[in-house]
Amino acid sequence: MKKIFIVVSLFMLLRTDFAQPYPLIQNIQGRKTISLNGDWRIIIDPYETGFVNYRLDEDQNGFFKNAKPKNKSDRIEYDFDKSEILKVPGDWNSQQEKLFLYEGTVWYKKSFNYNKKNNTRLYIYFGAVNYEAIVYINGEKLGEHIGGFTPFNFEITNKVKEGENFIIVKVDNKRLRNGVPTLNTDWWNYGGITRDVNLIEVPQTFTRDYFIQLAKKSKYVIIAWVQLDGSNLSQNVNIRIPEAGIDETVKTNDKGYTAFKIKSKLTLWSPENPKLYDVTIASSNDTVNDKIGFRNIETKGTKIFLNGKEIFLRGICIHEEAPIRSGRAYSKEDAQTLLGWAKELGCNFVRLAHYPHNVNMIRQAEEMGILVWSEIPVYWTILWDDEKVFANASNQLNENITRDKNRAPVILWSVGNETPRSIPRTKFMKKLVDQARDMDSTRLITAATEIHYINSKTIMIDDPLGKYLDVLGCNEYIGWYDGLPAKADSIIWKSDYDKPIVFSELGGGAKYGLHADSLTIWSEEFQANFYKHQINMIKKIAFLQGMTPWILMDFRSPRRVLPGIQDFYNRKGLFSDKGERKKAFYVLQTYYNLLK
Ligand code: GCB
Repeated sequence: MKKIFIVVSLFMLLRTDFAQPYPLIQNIQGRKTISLNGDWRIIIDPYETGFVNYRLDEDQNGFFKNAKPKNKSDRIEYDFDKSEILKVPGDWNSQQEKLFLYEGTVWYKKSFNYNKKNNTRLYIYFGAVNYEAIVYINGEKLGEHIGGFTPFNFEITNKVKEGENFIIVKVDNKRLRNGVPTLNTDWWNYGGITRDVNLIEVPQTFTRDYFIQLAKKSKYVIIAWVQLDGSNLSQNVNIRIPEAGIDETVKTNDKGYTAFKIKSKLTLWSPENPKLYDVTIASSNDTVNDKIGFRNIETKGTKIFLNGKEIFLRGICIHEEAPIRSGRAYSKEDAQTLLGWAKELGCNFVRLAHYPHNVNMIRQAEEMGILVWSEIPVYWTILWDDEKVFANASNQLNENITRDKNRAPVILWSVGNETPRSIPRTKFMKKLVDQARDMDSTRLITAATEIHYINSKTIMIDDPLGKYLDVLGCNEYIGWYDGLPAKADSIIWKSDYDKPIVFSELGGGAKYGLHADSLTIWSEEFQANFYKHQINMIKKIAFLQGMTPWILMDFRSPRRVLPGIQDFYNRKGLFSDKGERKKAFYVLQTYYNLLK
């Protein structure tokens, strides 16, 4: 734990100009919340007129003041109440044609009524805002958050007024060279308040965070800690899991923290039986309810074991792209559709690429029994030598693990994708690996690495980062970016590591409905043939412990401009963006059914 605090405080030191979001509240699904979803007024502000004056100094009377003319001569050059409306949650790109390619600032405003209550603290919690959010309440700045895919919250107990209040958020999705991700990605830079916004009511002293998981190699020892927040920090906390006969009372120290172990006989969570237990964490005035699944995951040599049983990960990669309607996915229904398709394909595993997905995806995977690879957007060519960039990546990892550390399906924390080999890159990523291990001793750590030929037919897995990982992800495009599909038949795979390898990507593009012979690129037949050759090769690789081909569904990408074929879509999906199955879907499905 100690090291985590060092990382977080380093992050705070590097950015002292704004109030930081308050430490994250765990499991908001198990709390008393008031939704601020729905219609928000917006002002599109490409020149940031509402933020800086004509000398580029921050304007103390920016749009966040929500000013109104005081008399008929008063000049106020904006008006939220007459402005357009966007839905929250939701990206702006898919809601308004003029915002389709927009990258810049949009101001969001929401009014709400609140009746103040005694002994109650109030927080505002954002599921995610892409990419930078500056949050104001009643004209006063609350703070800032950077990173488009993780939650953050601010306490507003002393800022909220009786009756009407207004929240204004300056959302900026400009891509930055020193951002995480950086300028170049292969996905759409959807801007906006893309996930739920909630007010959370908690008592004066409450259970802010907790960790309740099965110890790494055990089937019956639960390791746990609880962190209270408030003025009455040292008190009894009761943990109940009635179905497992657990009823434990522990005492927190003067910092509100306690760590403990519980022994019990449990039915373990698995894809075949995604068993969840009702868990209650009660301190004197606060009760949080959760549903937790218990399972363990470990490696021995090149094998992966779930609950002590060897498992091959039959997976698929998924972007957080909405099925059928397009845009960012956010809802339970989106998650049910995407994960339902993965199940039909025969998957027991998904790689949620390339950033933390919304909580509905994780909760649905938990209920449906689908294992999850969870990733942060340390993607391609991050600035490895910049301390602020590291602090940003580290904070995103911190928020991701904090949110999902009690979720059974998550078995792998990935610290990045296809990062080019170099000493500074390996140093940067090793620090992330260490951080993930410090925060969570129960899961495996991975990253998607690139392949490397040692002669024309032999690929050697020897990325130096592999030394620090438990499982090596490996992205390979033999037969797509690298020769024709039949090339895969003669490739020999070698690994320097006695560790499990997962093919974290392999894939080729096809436009749904385009039929031709198997050597005609973009045809469904080409893609199906690509998968046949990949499967031939995969069957021969003894150390391969899983695969997540690229990708479940076609997704929007500004890099993909070929007219009539791509039209701003990466076409490597087994489903089209409208949910139509391509031929390759059935090729992979047949293989996965054989492996079951
Ligand atoms: C990759 C990347 C992924 C791309 C994919 C592609 O290696 O990790 O983000 O979308 O290739 O389609 O080229």
